[in-house]
Amino acid sequence: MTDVRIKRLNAAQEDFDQALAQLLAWDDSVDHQVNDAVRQILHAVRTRGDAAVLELTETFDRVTATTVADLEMSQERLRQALESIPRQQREALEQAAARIRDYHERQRQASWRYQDEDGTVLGQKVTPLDRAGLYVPGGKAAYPSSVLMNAIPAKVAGVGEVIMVVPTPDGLVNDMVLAAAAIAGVDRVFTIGGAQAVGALAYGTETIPAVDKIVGPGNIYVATAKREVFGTVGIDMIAGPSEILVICDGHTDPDWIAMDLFSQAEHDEQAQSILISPDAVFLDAVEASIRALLPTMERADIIRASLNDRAALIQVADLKQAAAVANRIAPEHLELSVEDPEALLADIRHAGAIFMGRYTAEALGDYCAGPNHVLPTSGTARFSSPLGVYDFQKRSSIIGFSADGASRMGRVASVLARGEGLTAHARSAEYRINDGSTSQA
Ligand code: HSO
Ligand code: ZN
Repeated sequence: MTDVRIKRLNAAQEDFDQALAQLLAWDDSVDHQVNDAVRQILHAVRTRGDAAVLELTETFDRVTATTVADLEMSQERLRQALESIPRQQREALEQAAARIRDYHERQRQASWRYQDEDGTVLGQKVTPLDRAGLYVPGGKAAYPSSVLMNAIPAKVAGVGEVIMVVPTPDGLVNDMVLAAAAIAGVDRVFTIGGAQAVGALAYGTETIPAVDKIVGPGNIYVATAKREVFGTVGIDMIAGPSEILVICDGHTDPDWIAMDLFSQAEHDEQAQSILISPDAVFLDAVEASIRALLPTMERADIIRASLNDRAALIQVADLKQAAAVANRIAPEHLELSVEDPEALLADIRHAGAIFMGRYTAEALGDYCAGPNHVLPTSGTARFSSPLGVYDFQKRSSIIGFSADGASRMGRVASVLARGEGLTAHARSAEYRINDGSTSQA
């Protein structure tokens, strides 16, 4: 068992920019072998439907079934799962779901329209997707909280049908995952996984209906399959490993900060935990806490690997500089563990979710605060947002000209169309110009 050794950086050091870039460097190069395997699987599902799904499920999950219908879990089975889990777990799931629903209801976008003086109506009509597919990983990476975080926004958006897929390797079913599906109101559940499940959702099979968008996390095969079917269906995002960045003024209990860093490090060896503080003595104290607490952790090996490989303690001159560094990192999760988080928030521009003040542990956001825990990773918070109701809604433009409006704008369209050499466009607009005559080409 090797010891934990965390990188130290100082924003004052000459090569800080380089050191930071190196810390954040993330290899997301495509693996051609995985790519080829996924393409083959997708092709099989696309061309042979249910038969391919059955074969691949037998090969990868060692689950044998005669028909894909046998791999569907009934609503009755979901209710049974809900009844079977400990009451405490059920209540926690229900409380979390209620808060997630409440938060997401505020995200629902409404249609809108306005009228020009000449009576022309313009607007935007918002429509939920007909069908969404939700991928849930199997085995140890199966998170019931992620079922709630993905399915509830879809239901709040008004998606017609939410179809969940979850592999059950060796037939192992996770009742808490099924219970979460029951609470979230998932419409149908198929116990299939991997690239074959993504293919089934994207193309549809005899038994599994094709969806319009696929969301949810998965391993490299699932991520590659999602990339591959994008265009046929929508996808949410390709999430990288979890990240946490804590900015601390040096006055929070170092044990709290150490545990917050662990909370993301325990997700996987490639997770990234970073602490920024203007107080060098505090960085030492947190490092001491890390050493003391690590041996007490169930997932110590994963945490140690993650910290050794990707963590850093960064010293800065002041909180202003801390915010500047945070903006360059654009982390998935940002804790502002400081006396006046509101003042610091003003300087924050890029982060998936921002946790305000010493009491706001990121873990609360992962489960039950209300906002979504599906967040942009690997610096993509520069241009993208948490998963939300808006990801399950789409917009159509509404255009309705009055006779006067058509006449007025017909002249503008005509000039532009003739400029582009598109005579049919021009004449189509000109027919509607109200000058008492029919226009000529
Ligand atoms: N922190 C993870 C979500 C999660 N944590 C699920 C616990 N369970 C990604 O943001
Ligand atoms: Zn987490």
